[in-house]
Amino acid sequence: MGHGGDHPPIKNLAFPLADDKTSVIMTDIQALKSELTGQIEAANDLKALDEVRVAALGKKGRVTDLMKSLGAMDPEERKIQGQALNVFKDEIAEILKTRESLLQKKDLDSRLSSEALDVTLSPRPEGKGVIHPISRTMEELTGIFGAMGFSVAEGPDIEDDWHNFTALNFPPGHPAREMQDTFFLQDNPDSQGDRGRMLLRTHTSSVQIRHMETNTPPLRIICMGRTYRSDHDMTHTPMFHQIEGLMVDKNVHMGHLKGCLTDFARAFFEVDDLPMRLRPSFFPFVEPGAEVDIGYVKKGGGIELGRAENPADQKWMEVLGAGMVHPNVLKNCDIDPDEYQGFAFGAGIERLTMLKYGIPDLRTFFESDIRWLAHYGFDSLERP
Ligand code: FA5
Repeated sequence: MGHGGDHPPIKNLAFPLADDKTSVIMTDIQALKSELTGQIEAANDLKALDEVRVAALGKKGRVTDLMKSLGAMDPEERKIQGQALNVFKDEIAEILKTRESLLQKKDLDSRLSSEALDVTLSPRPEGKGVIHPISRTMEELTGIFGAMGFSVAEGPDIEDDWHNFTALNFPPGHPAREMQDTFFLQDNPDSQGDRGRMLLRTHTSSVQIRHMETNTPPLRIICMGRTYRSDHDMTHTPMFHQIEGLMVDKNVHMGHLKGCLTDFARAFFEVDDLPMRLRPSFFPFVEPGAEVDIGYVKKGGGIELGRAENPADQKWMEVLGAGMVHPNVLKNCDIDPDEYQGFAFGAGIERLTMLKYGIPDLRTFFESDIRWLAHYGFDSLERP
């Protein structure tokens, strides 16, 4: 028994004192109580309070020490002292608990005031995000073609040769494959021939095939997404985005194709009388095939989309590739070309976006320059 051994016995105790030894313990209790109470009151946070608790009630704590001293007493004395010590121990535990809940409340109050969040404040303009022009164009394309009854289909970026080329009437070794400089990947050992030759899709036309393989006409879809070619210069990037359109039904012809694309271009570029022309061109998966141009005029050092007052001033720029789906492509997807016809079209989404919003350089789309995005981006709450 180490503490306060020579204190004089104290008076007014709530329990009887049996002899001198008893009074020594009682003295210890009183002294210890005021000491511990002082320490508990002085503990200003939960960590400090826990240290006081361990020093008092822990395995080697001072109250525990006093309890251990009971073992050396005779039974009569132990009974009285044990009772007194238990009362004391409970008292200390109670004082600790009261202090603990006070400190917990203090802790919570200070966190509530320091971490306060005013949910009624309006958003701060400097931290506001914007919609990337490519995303914005895709939303617009979905809206325009959605209104014409087209739904959105998807396909994988990692494609096989069959869907990207062969089924689209680019036979193996055909020179038309050279038109699209391709990133090849490792072959897939689980598939044979061109179905196991893996690549990054060079165009979204592969999704036409996937859709026709798994659906039966009538079909009306668009597909948008990333496409990849081993190209890199002023007007070509290795990754870019395309939109593809496909309609398959009975009695579909070039007139439907031109009408659909004219309506699209007028809605997208917001020019009511925008002229359009189709020029013959070659894509293996369409017959006949066409490059699609829209009209513009030169104005004040720049250009303006629209019809020229004088036909001699009419200029043209290419925006799309299109045509009637080649019978071989329909056959490759188990669709009878004598019963069904279709048209298809495809365009670069960056190119459409640059034209609509006057963005001069393709490469800036992918530079992740926050100033560029702040300038060309769109408010996330504004509807296309
Ligand atoms: C095709 O990819 C055809 N699949 C389009 C098509 C679909 C024709 C359906 C007929 C029927 P082309 O290779 O021309 O066509 O590419 C279409 C557009 O993608 C181009 O006009 C251009 O805007 C864009 N493009 C092509 N390569 C790049 C590139 N490296 N970087 C940015 N845009 C590109």
